[in-house]
Amino acid sequence: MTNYLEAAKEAAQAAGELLRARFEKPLTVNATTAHDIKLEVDILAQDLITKILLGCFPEHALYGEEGIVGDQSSDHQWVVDPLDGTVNFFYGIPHFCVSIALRFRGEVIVGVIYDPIRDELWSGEKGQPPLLKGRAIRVSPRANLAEAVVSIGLAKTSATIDAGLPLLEQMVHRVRKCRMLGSAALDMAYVACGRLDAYIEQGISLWDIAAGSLLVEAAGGRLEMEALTDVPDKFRIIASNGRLELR
Ligand code: LIP
Repeated sequence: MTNYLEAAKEAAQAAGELLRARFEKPLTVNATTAHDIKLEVDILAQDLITKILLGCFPEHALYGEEGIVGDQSSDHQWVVDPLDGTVNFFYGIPHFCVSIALRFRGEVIVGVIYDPIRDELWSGEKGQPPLLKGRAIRVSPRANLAEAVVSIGLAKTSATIDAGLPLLEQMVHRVRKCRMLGSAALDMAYVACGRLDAYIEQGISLWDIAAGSLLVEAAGGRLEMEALTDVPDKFRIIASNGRLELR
């Protein structure tokens, strides 16, 4: 295990503890939109992660939902979502996580996702089997779409909702169940360990999906990810067990 993975796990668990301590407590709301909420605790968690990671690797850069630190053209770039599932967190829904990835020259080489409520840590490193609580994981073997459970996200704007609804409408008739769980990173972690058979979303950010992208592929799954042309730094993603015909 490299120091990178060790540092990512330490940072994810420290931020997870901070979130757990503030869950279901009074929160400072920094901003709201029709389909999103920005909390002060997101910033506190990212500051803690930044202190730990850049404390270990001062020459690295960090690209996070709550801001960027350092030279983003550096070979090593941490991609961080300090609280994925912010709206769930605000409403007291215990389904959220910390997501941390390390990119080396643009390629994800380390991924960690931590759910502090269930105390579940997913970890992966390029070329190594991905782990959940230290045990190897694999995607589900399900190949029949009619038996699949698929999570679909509609992101945060009317445009992404309008873009995603037709997919939801057709998919809900083709699969056993569709779910909308509110955390892209946990959706990808669930695909990587076979709890979900696929996750689909349009208009998602790199920090929501970077760590999960390594976990899903290392667990034998398939990733279809493309940058949106009309919105900068946003992606369309299909993460699946690699056996389902989703198109
Ligand atoms: C959330 C994603 C989720 C998406 C939400 C939001 P956040 O991230 O995890 O998949 O549907 O709109 O983007 O804002 O909680 O980090």
